[in-house]
Amino acid sequence: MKKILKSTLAIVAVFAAFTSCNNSGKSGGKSGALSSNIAEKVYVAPGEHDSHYAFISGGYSGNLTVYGLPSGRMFKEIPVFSQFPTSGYRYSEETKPMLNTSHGFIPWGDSHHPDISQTNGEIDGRFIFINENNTPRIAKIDLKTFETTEIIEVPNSAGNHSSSFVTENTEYVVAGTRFSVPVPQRDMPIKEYKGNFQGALSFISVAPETGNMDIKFQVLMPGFNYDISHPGRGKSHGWFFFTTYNTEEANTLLEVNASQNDKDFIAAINWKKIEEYVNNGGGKMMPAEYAHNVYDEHTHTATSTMKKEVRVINPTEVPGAVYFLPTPKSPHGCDVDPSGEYIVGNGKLSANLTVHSFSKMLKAIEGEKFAGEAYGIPILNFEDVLAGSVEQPGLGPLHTEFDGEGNAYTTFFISSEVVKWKLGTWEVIDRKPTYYSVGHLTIPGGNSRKPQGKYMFAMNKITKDRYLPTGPEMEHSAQLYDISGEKMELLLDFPTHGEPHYAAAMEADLVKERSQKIYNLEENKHPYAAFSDSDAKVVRKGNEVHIYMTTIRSHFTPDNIEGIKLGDKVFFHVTNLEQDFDVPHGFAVLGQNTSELLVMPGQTKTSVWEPTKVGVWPFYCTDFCSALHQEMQGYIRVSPKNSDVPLKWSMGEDIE
Ligand code: K7E
Ligand code: CUA
Repeated sequence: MKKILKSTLAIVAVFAAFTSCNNSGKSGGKSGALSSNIAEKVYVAPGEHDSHYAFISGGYSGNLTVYGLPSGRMFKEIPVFSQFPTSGYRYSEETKPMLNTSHGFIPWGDSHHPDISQTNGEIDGRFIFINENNTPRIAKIDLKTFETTEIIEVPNSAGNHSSSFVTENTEYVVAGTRFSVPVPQRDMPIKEYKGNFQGALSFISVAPETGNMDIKFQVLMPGFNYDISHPGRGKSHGWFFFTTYNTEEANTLLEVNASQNDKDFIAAINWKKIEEYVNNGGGKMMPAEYAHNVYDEHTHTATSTMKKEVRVINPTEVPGAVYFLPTPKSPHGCDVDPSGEYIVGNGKLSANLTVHSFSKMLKAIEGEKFAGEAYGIPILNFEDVLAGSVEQPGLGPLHTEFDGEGNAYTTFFISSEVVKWKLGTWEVIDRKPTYYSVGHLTIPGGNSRKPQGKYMFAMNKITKDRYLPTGPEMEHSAQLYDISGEKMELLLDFPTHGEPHYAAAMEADLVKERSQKIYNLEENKHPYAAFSDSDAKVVRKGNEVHIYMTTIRSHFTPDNIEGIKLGDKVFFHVTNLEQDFDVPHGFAVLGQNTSELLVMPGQTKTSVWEPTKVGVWPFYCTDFCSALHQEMQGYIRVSPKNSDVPLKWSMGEDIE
């Protein structure tokens, strides 16, 4: 309580400093974000580029947003798990299969933890992965095109939260269940949870060349909640660590019932050992149903395949592969330092921050010194694996990142601050308030062997008075700090979109160099593509009408179409013939019950329209593409069902 008071006072004090400086117009000296040399640190002159990309999860928006650092400017929202009318994502026929699941078409998701692919423990900027909690899925975004190109559903999982973190060479992207459930799902009494429900930890392999994902195996763990995970690296490469809570296995009023045990666990999984077991035919195939959706860059079309089985492993089958490390009080974050030696368990209800030692863990395993077991999984002694603890650093620790200089930075939700401390000595070096109630924080390259220092940003849950009010709902706020010195320095507030949980960030160069500018028209393999105005045509197949349409500044071909009848299903297959960077064309027709399309240069996209009324209906380009954008329009005539108006189309002439 005292602590809360103290930090509240600190916040008030800082506030007072801000306001007084603001009011007097004097340079207050140490007045943080208001002094001009700090403004220079985040200023990116018009036309110049930011030095870092930040990919910030959209939480309940289901998407991923792209920001520049240090400016805090948002560049793009990449649709991942949610339909997105701004680009026609999951409204166009080609992209609909991406949101297919074993539960049918799902238009929304809750995305938390983006993580960038790695090679040799360093960020390589090829792909970014992100999890969907609600209907468990993992998505892959290609950082060449900034498009979601693959989504795999995760069976036997629920509240897919300890996901989607990658191993040192992107061998696996890992997805862990938050909620334990009956495996396989079945009709059973909820109160029989304990001892019957299970938690699946999934290891999804990523093919080195193509990046194709496949579930290699699932480890079926006891019915705890698996909260966050991180890969081992360097010396601990080959292991994966998961925090757990609710080791009480309560199924009701968890805020009380899941806070009983003095210690929960960090589960340490030797995935190399299990991989070897699986490669030798270990584990068993179990019936399951899960969708695997893949977007093809050449046909510009996604396909969805329903998979029928998954390989599952019981941890007791592979002795020496799974251990529990006792960790105080419902740990949330599970963070591994760049050397791979320290594993930080952020106990939400614990006064101290617990750090485990990987080498001590190995030694304890070797000595076979166990405190007991849970469901056949050995529990190590807390004292045997403890590297040290940071004494009373703050209240409500959630997540930790590292700067690669031997320092760690932990967020504290309740005391609303970021605390910098030293690995090895466990002493607190600095603390800075956040505005307000911080969740995750990110250092570029933070989840790798080589963090890229300089900046850290905190993502806050509560915004309140930081910006002009926008009604009861305020966008969440992020805060950027300079961490190049001994003390952290607050540089900037910037609004984020949805609810950011984690973010992945990196130096801009790798991604920037590889970013694609157009789709090559010659490589377009879409079955309904038209490669020039003379390819444009309209084909009737029963009551389906396929319009092969082209766009180029500033007309559609065809732009006059007749002979459509009520009851027809009209497919506008729009090919954008442009081969210039950043010249999309849009398409929309009156009365359409789907979104517009936004078609990139060289791409073909399809919009479906089932007219419900007789008349002559206009269509137009929705993206301001040239001085004559407003002229980029056309008409389509819809006649009664039994009419004999012949099918005709044209451009630049009157329809005869
Ligand atoms: Cu702490 Cu979902 Cu990573 Cu939110 S989670 S903060
Ligand atoms: Cu094409 Cu506007």
